[in-house]
Amino acid sequence: MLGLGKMGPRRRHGIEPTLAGVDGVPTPTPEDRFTFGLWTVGNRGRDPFGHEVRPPLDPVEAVHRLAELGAYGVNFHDDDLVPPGSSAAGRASILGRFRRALDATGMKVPMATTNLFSHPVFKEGAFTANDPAVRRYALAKTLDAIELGVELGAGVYVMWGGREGTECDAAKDVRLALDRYKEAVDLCCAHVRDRGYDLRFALEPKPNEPRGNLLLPTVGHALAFVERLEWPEMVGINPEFAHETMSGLSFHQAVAQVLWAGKLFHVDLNGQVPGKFDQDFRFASEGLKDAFHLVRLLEEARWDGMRHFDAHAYRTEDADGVWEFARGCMRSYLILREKARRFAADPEIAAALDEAMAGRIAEPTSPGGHAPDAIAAIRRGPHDPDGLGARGYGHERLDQLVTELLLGVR
Ligand SMILES: [Mn+2]
Repeated sequence: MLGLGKMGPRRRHGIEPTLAGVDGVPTPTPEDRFTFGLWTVGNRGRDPFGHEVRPPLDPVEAVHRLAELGAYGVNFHDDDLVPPGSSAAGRASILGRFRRALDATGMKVPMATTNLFSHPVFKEGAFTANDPAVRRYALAKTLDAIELGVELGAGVYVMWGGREGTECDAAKDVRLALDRYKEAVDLCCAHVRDRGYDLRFALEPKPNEPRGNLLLPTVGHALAFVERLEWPEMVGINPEFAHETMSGLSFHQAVAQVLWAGKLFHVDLNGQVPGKFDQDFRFASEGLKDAFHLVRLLEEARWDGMRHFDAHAYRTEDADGVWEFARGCMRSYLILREKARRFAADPEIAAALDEAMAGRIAEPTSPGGHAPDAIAAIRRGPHDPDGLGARGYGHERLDQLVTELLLGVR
């Protein structure tokens, strides 16, 4: 397996070594901050062409099984935990049982969210529905879910606008829809400020599915949207591997820009092939190299947020397959984290990085800053475009070294 004993003490990027389990792969622990949605391990395998293939999973069992596997916590949509239409007494009883499971296992609820997509009321949109009555219901449901999340200790509230979009473009004025989207997020922020809750919001972009076209389709759209909000400091992004990959974009590059903007409030990890429907596969089962660079990025940045898996088991699986799926998500992350540590410690990779001048991107283009003299000096040169253009960067060798690291021969 990983043969971690051979690792030297060198830690160029400060990724801490982890104790290996019996097969050489570290065993997940709560310190790794792995979380799962109740809807992920509880996914029953329904798809647009077929019915459920697995029985319902009791949220209490999900908490216990995930705790045994080494997870830090669970997240949920309001309806995942308290079925719609529950009485006040029913709600209290469900919450009591769920809290006892959390207390017994030490599992946390770091994130909460609302289902604004399943009920027919949301078929034309939720926060951006044309009908103000639908929008007011969506907001009320969200504020209730915020209360529930805060009650269970959540510090992040994810907003995925699954029905905020169009098939019939004639029916929606997108500029006004964005006004309403902003209004809804501002109202949620205003409520949280009024109550004094320690809660931040994370917008989750997605290009399409279930709507033909969704609003805030990519990380870039969402980052730009946040800057137009009333309290932009309260709102960040929850990028998802599958969603950016559906658009053919690089996920680790998207996450890097979100980190650069100081807006990585949450992250959704899974596996996805570009150009296909939203697959939500086990983390790193597809897009392995992008997954590696993502893990390297998160670890080198020492990002302290939750490594949340928003994915589900293949439809072929029974209950045992669900727990294999959950275990596999965490194992792949930990294996890639060890690979990232090896990447940083490997002398041949270090030499290839020097050849690629990878470290020199940290040098300012204008050492003299914005001063007119400094700009004039850059204009004067001397410049040697032909000489510079003749240089090779050694990317073939560097990328092959990464490939061989991932294939397990380094
Ligand atoms: Mn997601």
